[in-house]
Amino acid sequence: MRSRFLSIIAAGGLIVLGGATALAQDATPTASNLFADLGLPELTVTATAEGFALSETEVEAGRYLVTLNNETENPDLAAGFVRLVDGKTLDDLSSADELAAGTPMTEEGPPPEEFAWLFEAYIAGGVSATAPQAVIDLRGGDYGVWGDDPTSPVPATGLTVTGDAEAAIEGPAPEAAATILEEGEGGVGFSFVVEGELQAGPQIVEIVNNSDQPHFVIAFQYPEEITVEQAMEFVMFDPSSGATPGPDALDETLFTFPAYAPVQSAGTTQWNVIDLTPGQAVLVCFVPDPLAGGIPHAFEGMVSLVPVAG
Ligand SMILES: [Cu+2]
Repeated sequence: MRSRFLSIIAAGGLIVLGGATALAQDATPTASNLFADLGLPELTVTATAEGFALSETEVEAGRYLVTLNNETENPDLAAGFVRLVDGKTLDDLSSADELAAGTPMTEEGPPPEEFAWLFEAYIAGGVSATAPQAVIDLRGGDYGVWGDDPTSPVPATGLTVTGDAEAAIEGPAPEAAATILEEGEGGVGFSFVVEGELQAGPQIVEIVNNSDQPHFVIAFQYPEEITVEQAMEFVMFDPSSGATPGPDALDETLFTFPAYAPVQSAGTTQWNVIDLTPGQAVLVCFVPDPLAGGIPHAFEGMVSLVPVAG
């Protein structure tokens, strides 16, 4: 099973858990720092052809303003913060070591069991080429900053966070234009619920994972008004099925992918600056649900068409 959307996205690389940003548009928001007034400690992730470099390698647990300095040509780059669990190392957060050893990569990628641990790990979210600033909560532990996909060829980089591993992080909460709630339960279904209204231009969105599995958020936009049925057809359509797209099918070449918020685990909140144009946005998540045969969350309801105020 493979939707047209998934095929388009996967054309830029393997997609297993995240990293589904292969068609993110080139424009990077150049908004001034919308988080400046919060006085949060800062972390900078610099991405180069060699991988990620962090401004600090050890920090205290807390709420951080993270900024991506993308020195690669990759418009789809993402950098997320995953806390390692016992027995897992940075090598488990990318395919860099396998690629270096000459292991051939298949389109399907490694078996899902290899990534099951990520569904139980603390994943704080992060930044991307299209959404290069975010506020995230780092609890104590050893983290890997990864390419938001366990099959990414980009090696993960370590970050030690000292302090309590379990305590919820306290700190000033950024004022968001809208809140995206991630709802639902594995094996039953997931959805996005948007509170407030998305705006045109750079804005802070709060993303709250109220469910029991990790999620990411891709926002895509179409230049004309569309219906939720058209959005669903576009996301679900499987070109390999031999089926003919319906008469109202959308033109895939007209889509833009203005924002990507990296994977975050259940119970977490991240605040991301995203930059939209007026009209509508479609929010989608393609994390696979292991309790539903590995189908993407989008196929379980995690597709939402929302207005973007002009
Ligand atoms: Cu999801």
